[in-house]
This record gives sequence, C-alpha cells and structure tokens, in this order.
Amino acid sequence: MKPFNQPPPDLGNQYDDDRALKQYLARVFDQDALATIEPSLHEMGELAGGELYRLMLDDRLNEPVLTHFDAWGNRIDQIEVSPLWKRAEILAAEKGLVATAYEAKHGALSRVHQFALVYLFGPSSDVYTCPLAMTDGATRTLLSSGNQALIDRAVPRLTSRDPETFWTSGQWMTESTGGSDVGRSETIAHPAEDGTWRLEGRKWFTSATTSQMALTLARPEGNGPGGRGLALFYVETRDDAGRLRDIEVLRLKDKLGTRKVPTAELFLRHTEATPVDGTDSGVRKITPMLNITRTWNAICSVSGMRRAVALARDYAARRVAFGAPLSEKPLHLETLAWLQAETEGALQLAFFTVELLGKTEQGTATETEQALLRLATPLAKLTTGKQAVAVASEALECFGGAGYVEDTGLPMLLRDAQVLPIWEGTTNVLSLDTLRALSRDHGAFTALAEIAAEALAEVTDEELKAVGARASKAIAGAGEWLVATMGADPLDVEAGARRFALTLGRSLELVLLARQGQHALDAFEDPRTKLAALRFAQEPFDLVRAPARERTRLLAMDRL
Ligand code: MFK
Repeated sequence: MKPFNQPPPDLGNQYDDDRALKQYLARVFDQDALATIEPSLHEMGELAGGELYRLMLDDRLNEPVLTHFDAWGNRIDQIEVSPLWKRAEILAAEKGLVATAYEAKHGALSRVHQFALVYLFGPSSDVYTCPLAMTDGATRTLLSSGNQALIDRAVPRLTSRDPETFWTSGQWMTESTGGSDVGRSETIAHPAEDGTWRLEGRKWFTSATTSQMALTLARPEGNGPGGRGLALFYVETRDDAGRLRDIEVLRLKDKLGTRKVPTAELFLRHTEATPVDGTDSGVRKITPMLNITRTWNAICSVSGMRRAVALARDYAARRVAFGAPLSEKPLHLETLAWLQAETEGALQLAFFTVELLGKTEQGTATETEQALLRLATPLAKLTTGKQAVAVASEALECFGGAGYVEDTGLPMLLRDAQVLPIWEGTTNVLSLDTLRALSRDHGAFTALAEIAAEALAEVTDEELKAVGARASKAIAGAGEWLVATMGADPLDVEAGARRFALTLGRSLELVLLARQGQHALDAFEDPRTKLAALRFAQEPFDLVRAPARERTRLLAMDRL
C-alpha cells in the first residue's frame, strides 16, 4: 500500500492574496495612484510566491563560500554567493527596491510603494534585504551629509535601476568592542599625503561584504574617545578588476540564521577612505543610516510574519487530523487568528513609520509628524522584531514535526526571524533609544498622543472605539509613569525602558489597527481588520509595572 504523504504548504501570488496589505494601500493611496503602482506589486507578488520561492527552497543548502587564495597562492578573499542572491541583486535593481524611494514619483507615498515591494520581495530573497537596507541607508546618509562629491559619485549608482551600474553598500560599524556601544570602536584613521585617509582595524560584523562601497567609522589619530571622537568614512571596496582594495576577509560568520548573507570579519589594512562629513561625531553622523535600516528591519519583521502565516494557513486547509482539516479545528483557528492579529498590528506600525519617513524626506510632514518619526522608528523596530520571533515560533508549531525538519524549508523562518531583534540595535538598546528620542524632543510624546487621538477620531464602530480608548489610556499611563519615575530615580526609568517602549509600540499598533478596521468596514464592508484589532486587544499591551530594582538584581544575578 502506498504510504500517506502529506501535501506541503504552497504559496499563491503574494500580493493578490494579502488582504491586510491591499486594504492598507487602498486607505493611504488614492485610486489613480494605486492603479499605477499595483502592476509592480502584482508582479513582485508573483515572483515572491513563484520563481523566487522555488529557487529559495531548491537553494536551501547553498551557502556563501569564502576562498582566501587562488591556486597560485595569491590572496583573493573571494566570496561566492548563492544563485538566488545573484538573481536577487538583478531584480532589486530592475524593480527599484531602493530607487523607488528616491525617484519619488508618488511624493511622500513613494516610500510606502518602495516598502510594499520590499515586503513582498523580502521573504523569498534569502535576506538579500540586508545589503539593500544598507544601500538605502547609505544613500540617505550621503544625501544628508551634503558632501556633493560623494553624492555625485555614489548616489546615482546606489539608486540605479540598471543591474550593470547598480551598487550596494555595506555598513561596517560593529567591532568586537561592541555592536551596541559603538563609541568604543578601535579602528584608527591616518591622514595620507594624497589628501585621503587610511584605515587600520578589524570590523567584526560586516554583512554586505560583496558590496562596492561601505560607510564605516574610525577614530582619526589624536581624536578623543567615544562616539564624538569617531568619524564617518566612505570606502570603495574594490579596484577596477573587482578585487578588494587593502581589505582582508578574515572569515565568514557561522550564524544561527541568515546563512545566505555573507557576514564577515574584515581587517582594514591601510584601506583608503574619505571622510563623509568632517572628522568627528561619527556616531551621530551615521544615525541616518541606522534609522533607515531599522525601518527596513520593521518591514522585514512584518513580511516574515506574513510569510509564516501564509504557509501556516495554507497548510491548515491541507492537513487532516482527528477527522477534519486543521482549518476546521477551533483550537487551531485560535492560533491562526493570533498569528494574523499580531501580523496585522505589526504591519500597521511598520507602514505608519514608513509614511512618516516619506513625508519627512519630502518635506510634507507636519511638525507633529516630524517629531513622531524619531520616536516611531525605534518603537517600530523593537516591537515588530519581538513579534516576528514569536509569530515564527508559533507558526512552526502549526506544522507539528514538519516545522522542525530542515528540508521543509520551515525552520529557516524562525532562524531568520531571530536576527530581527538583535541586529541594528537590540530590544534593550532600542528601548533606551526611545528614551533618548523623548529626552531630545519633549514634543515627541505629545505627538504620539495627538496622532493616536487623530486616528481614533476616525473610528465610529463602538467595539473599535472601546479598544482604541484602552490603547490611548495605556499610552497616557506610560507617559505618566515616565514623568513620575524620572523625578524619583532615573535608574528606575532605565530598568523599565523595555516595558515602557513595548507599551507604546503595542498600543500604537492597536490604535492604528482600530483606524484601519474602521476603514475596512466603511470601504469594503469587511469585518476582518476589526476582528484583528479585537483579537490583538486580548493580548497584553499595557506592560508598564512599578520598578523593583533590588529584587530584580537578586534574581537576575542568582549564584550559589
Ligand atoms: C542579515 C545578516 C545578519 C548578520 C548578523 C548581525 C548580528 C549583529 C550585527 C550587529 O552588530 S548590528 C549592530 C548595529 N548597531 C547598532 O545599530 C547600534 C546600536 N547602538 C546604538 O544605537 C546606540 O544607542 C548608539 C551607538 C547610538 C549609542 O552611542 P553613543 O555614542 O553613546 O550615543 P549618544 O552620545 O547618545 O548619541 C550620539 C549622537 O547621536 C547624539 O546626538 P548629539 O551628538 O547631537 O548629542 C544622539 O542624539 C544621536 N543619536 C543617537 N541615536 C540616534 C541619534 N540621532 C538620531 N537617531 C538615532 N537613532
């Protein structure tokens, strides 16, 4: 007798069957603009659910290979990436995954168009989104720097749609002294006689090693310690023959996930570099890059969640257990509904941040929106990063043992999600950044409360109003906690920073979901986003608690 074989999960066009994305876009774009961008989204959805997804599954075991020497003993440090990565680079250029934002054909909403494409592309790209995030960040950083020579040299390449001229950029920031405490970086910069600078030092995590350029930090000789003593440098990584210029690739990292990304340790040996903007305050000057890559991180978190849910949902309709498909089992439906609600909340927050970014870049943001962007960026990154791991983990469980078996391609969902709360600032570092944003701009919190109130003013459905009011109350309560605790003991503020930030992030998600839910009721007579909001509200979102530092210390450092 032929044994039973379970049909695997399958994906359709990843745009056409994404209700949450389509209804969101229908709210923020007018009909004509939406009709203009939809063909590009449909096409990317087809690639993501078809060719790229198949390539990704077929390519599962194909990891980047570093070759240090050629047959004759010459040091070459060549990195061969996977076939999917090669295809992804071409598609990224042709489909304008960076360019769309800078061509700005739809003004501020061009960022939404760009990130909708990224959201569709990302989960089928084996994290090719990593070099693209850096490329976008480098473009923004160079444009903000005002260094016209570097802008003229690099920006047309970084934003090119021609694969022949398209460049990607690395961001070489992390050293072994810290990916978080960047001010401790040890790389030294010496001025050379020809007016350029030379860098000496080891970069500990460089994810876009195959890129043509990088932005990096180094301490000009004689500068003081900390982030202010660092300078931001531009490095062209390759000579005309494509060989690395005075850069040694020490090894590739053996990582838990993102294994197709050739993350390397590099040694800069007298590497030529150009200061981007003076010779100090490098940490501050690289922050435009950080804020862009954090936005990519938020979008990639949501898109990873969406992929996990799409697979789990498809599988639920195929998998029969205890006499019925899982899609008819009430307890399994509870799990799927949770996955969907978390994904929709995260989508609202990530794209809301993208809208603020677009408006700020195009000069159409109100003062309130400008103030909010600085705060929303870390909130979106840290909140969605945590959701992405939780959702991926739960989604794997929806497959039972198959979710734990490598050649289903499913474990990758969880491994690749785990990087999202780690890189570009851990949850704790970003929680502290949330406090930094509020301390720099006291208007940012008011802006958050105002935007929440504006969003809820659009809500008329009684149930949505009720959950929106609970979210608003949580935001206000977090603000009161901050003011009271800051007055009492700033270390208690630090201890509570994560709970504070997650309260703001999750409450904002709920507010935005309530607004979107109302729109879906009005425009499409579709109750599903409303149901996502109500389901989301059943999970904790008001997380602020009274500090208990001494008790925490005793427990945390428990030793015999
Ligand atoms: C897919 C492949 C995956 C590969 C695996 C990867 C594994 C992990 C690899 C990594 O290591 S990724 C790590 C990436 N690292 C980061 O994202 C940095 C995380 N750390 C921070 O963000 C810290 O908060 C920071 C480095 C910024 C702290 O440094 P400092 O020197 O203590 O910052 P300080 O003095 O508070 O701020 C310096 C200036 O920058 C201030 O402005 P002023 O000079 O005007 O006073 C700040 O206001 C400003 N600033 C800081 N953060 C900002 C910002 N401005 C705007 N936006 C921000 N986000």
